[in-house]
Amino acid sequence: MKFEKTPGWLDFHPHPSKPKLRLPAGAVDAHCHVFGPGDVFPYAPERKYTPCDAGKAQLFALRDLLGFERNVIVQATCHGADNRALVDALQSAGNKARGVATVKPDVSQAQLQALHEAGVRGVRFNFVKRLVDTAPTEALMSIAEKIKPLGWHIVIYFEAADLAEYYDFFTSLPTTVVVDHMGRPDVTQPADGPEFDLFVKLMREHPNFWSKLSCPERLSVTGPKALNGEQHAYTDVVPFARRLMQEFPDRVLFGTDWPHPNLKDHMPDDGLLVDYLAQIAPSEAERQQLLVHNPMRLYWPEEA
Ligand code: 0GY
Repeated sequence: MKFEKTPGWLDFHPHPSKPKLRLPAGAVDAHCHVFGPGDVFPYAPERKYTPCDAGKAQLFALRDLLGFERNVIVQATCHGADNRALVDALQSAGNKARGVATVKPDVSQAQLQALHEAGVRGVRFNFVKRLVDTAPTEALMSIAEKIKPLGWHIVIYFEAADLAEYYDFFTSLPTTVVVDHMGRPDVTQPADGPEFDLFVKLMREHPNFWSKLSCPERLSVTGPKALNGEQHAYTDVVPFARRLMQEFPDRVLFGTDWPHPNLKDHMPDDGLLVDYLAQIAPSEAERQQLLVHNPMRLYWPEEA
């Protein structure tokens, strides 16, 4: 089946640069996706956008170029709860990838077991209205109860403005909970202001919460900039990521978000995104924690 990409949607960077920063051995890109290809793994009828095809071979080539050793592939909303593209990528990657799936409340134990064997270790609940019609919280809680015995965690994606509304539901979830992209703060607000303080309170008072420090390219207003002849990308996002890195060093993850769905103005150079890590995790010890130790504990605990 042929799919037309959503108009205005940018393709991923055709020639990402080799990062200047050398990643630690065993580094994990803990948030990335595969899209299709649509003629093999059709996009879901209920999707809110149609992406460009971005398959597993391209993802694995990028992993090697950037210096990562492993990927955590997160089911994107354009595939709905059809996890075939994800499972196919996991099976091709062998032990070098784990997955986060999307499932419906009527998912069977046999289906969950099959996903587990393929390398899935979590489910994603999405609360971003432009991406999904969010399922009722009772339905999500029933999924949470089903996946808990497998030792899986829940990844949640929401906008900062919606955190207060969902706070009680989020904190009632019975598993480890990983928040995408720092809860999407408005980075024109101060990193020590009331909006981000609520997110920090969530992390501080609920030790089962983790955060991805990912997606500066999505959150940034200033974008990538050259300063004194050096690229200092996405500096306006740094104080937010830095605050979480310093206060919760053992509960943070990072991912590229390749192939960067829904970007219309600016497509990041993935090499620059890796170099951005030097700003949010300046020491080798911090990068070891963020990129190796933490994701290994969550996704490959048998090796950690
Ligand atoms: C991301 C961000 C986005 C999209 C999705 O599943 C998705 O479609 O997550 C977005 O548009 O902000 O993490 O990939």
